[in-house]
Amino acid sequence: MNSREKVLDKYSSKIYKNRKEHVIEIENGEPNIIAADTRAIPGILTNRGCCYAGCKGVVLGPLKDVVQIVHGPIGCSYYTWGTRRHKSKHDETTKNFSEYCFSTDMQETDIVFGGEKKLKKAIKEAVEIFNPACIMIASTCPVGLIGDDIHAVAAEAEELYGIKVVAFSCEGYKGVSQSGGHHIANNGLMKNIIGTGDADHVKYSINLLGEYNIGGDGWEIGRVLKRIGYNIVSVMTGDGSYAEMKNAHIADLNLVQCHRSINYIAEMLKTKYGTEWLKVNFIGLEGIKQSLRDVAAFFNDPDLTAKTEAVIADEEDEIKVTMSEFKTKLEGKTAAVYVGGSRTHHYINLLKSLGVEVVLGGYEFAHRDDYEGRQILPLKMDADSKNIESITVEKDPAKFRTFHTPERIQELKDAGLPIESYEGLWADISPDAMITDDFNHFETEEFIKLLKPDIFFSGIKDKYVVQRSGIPSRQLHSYDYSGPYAGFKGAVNFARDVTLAVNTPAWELVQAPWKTEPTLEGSIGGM
Ligand code: CFM
Ligand code: HCA
Repeated sequence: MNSREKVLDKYSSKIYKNRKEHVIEIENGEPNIIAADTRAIPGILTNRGCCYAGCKGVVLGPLKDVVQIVHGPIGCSYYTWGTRRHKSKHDETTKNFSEYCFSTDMQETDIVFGGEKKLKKAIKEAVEIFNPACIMIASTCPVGLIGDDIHAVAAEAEELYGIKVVAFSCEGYKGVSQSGGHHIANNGLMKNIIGTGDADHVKYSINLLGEYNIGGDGWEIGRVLKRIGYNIVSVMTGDGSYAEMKNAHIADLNLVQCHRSINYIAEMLKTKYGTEWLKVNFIGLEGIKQSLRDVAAFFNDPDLTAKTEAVIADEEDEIKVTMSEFKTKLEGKTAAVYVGGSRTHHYINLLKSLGVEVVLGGYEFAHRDDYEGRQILPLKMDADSKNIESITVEKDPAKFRTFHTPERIQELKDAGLPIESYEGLWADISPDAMITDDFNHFETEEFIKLLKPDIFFSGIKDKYVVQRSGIPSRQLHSYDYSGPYAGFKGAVNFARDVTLAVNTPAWELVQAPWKTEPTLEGSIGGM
């Protein structure tokens, strides 16, 4: 029995039937089919979050000059305010409300008699105290169940106070994970905010999409892009603002870091304004260098290309020795990487460059294209290769897994392959890694026992379970209060943190107290 069968074998036949589609062992170079973005099994300890977390917590949350009122109970409000590590700073012109948690704090009486009045009062209070240019309202589960019309309240407030007020019906139960919430947030931002500004076009202008400034990542990426000479119009949404996002439509190019959470805006900007988008990865040296070169190739300006190469050489030079020192301490180690919908893929090249192999991994809520990649491929070409008709492969399941050889891809690129192509996890994962989609605690613990990775990258929900089993853990959602991990300098921070974790055997030496003595005090009645 291989390790996949050993773990799945413990399930009842019904659960086995479901999970066997989500757990796959990569087999030498073969493109793999995986079931993804489907409903989690009720009762299973899935690591997923909800629609509201994806909308309010992830995409809207970092917009610093927006008063974001959560219409719902205080627990949901607090969760999306205090847990994610998107950093932000105020400046002379932009207000920053990130330190405040705005909530209608719904109670039983609001559920029975309706919460609209309370929401109107909250908006009034926010306007009087903070005088924001924009308010966003996000609803949690009970709001959808009782039918409060948050969109009508938003429209009325917009009229009354003369400011932008946008409502998001992102009740937690909608869809199967955070992913549905990303989509709702993307639609709302595109419909109501992007394109409403009147700034003038500037040369070499870009938007950075799907970069949320976790641990300061966006600041480090911005530093390098500005050094080369790009003008960043807006960042969606790390340290982002309503003020900047209004003008996102004037940028020449959109760079997409997290494809999962924001591909919808990239595609809508392409449809509405014709702005091209490019998938980038600013995590790991290979990723950064390739991304910077791709952006330079898009602008096709000899000065910019030369500056790009000069900045790459300089930044790389600065970190080369330190990186190779860390590599000597990490070479040959194995890792498990489980994150939400895109980071698992983003970190592979960085880990590889440090000699660490990913043997186990997966996502909470990724879609099939995050695993398998997506290419907009020319269907047919004229004899002179100029006139290309293209299709989105994702929309044609029969052709979805048509992968081309690197030579063929180069040929297509040379012939003007449309820019939107996206490589998924399969492009870089080790040939015999174990991958689980919508990972749960039972399987994760079982695979850890079987595959014994040297380090485990995931989030807070499983960090301590893993450490108790003797394996060091680093959080890839929050960086455990460290960071940035993106960019050249971020790679050094990551290498340092991983080296310290892997080479500190503390977790193997600690004996959990309940292994040697009972933790319950007292006695159970009658015994
Ligand atoms: Fe994109 Fe993200 Fe991720 Fe994501 Fe997230 Fe996050 Fe993540 Mo946590 S937007 S999909 S919904 S890269 S919050 S910054 S770390 S699960 S892998
Ligand atoms: C979310 C946010 C989260 C949670 C992280 C974790 C984040 O999904 O609601 O489980 O450690 O990055 O903050 O993904």
